[in-house]
Amino acid sequence: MAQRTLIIIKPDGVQRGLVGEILGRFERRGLKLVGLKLMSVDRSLAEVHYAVHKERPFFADLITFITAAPVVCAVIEGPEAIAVVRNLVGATRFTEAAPGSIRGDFALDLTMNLIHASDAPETAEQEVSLFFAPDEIVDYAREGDRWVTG
Ligand code: 3AN
Repeated sequence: MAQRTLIIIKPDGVQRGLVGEILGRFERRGLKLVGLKLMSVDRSLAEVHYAVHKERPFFADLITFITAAPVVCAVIEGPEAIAVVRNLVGATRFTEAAPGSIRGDFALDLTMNLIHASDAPETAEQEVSLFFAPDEIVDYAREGDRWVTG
């Protein structure tokens, strides 16, 4: 089933010059970018995005980190895109992130773990609409996709 999911390349990914590397992995897998932007996340947006962690001891650090420097947000589309993207991202803890995953190849910290990716259909829908206006998402076909997804 075709799905859309949100990814955020966090400030560490942008500062380390890993935007192309990370987006390239999604493209090479065959996934399609349907929304893309560089932006700053302000405190109120960060607090809504991380509301689920509000009571956790690391909440303040999370907000400070995500608002510290620009991020790159993308809406990614493809078959089972939510699970496929989560697998490409790797486990939250860098000690558990498999080699070959984004975190397994580049991350050595729990807060600075390079990328956020939606974890379920409900959160994906919420997060896409939190970061992208409807007219910032572009519906288009790619000629090569019939050789990837049939
Ligand atoms: P993921 O980013 O893999 O979906 P979440 O949603 O559980 O992980 O957590 C969001 C972010 O909060 C993580 N990417 C990480 O930066 C931070 N985080 C999660 N658990 C902890 C923790 N125990 N201590 C510090 N930071 C944490």
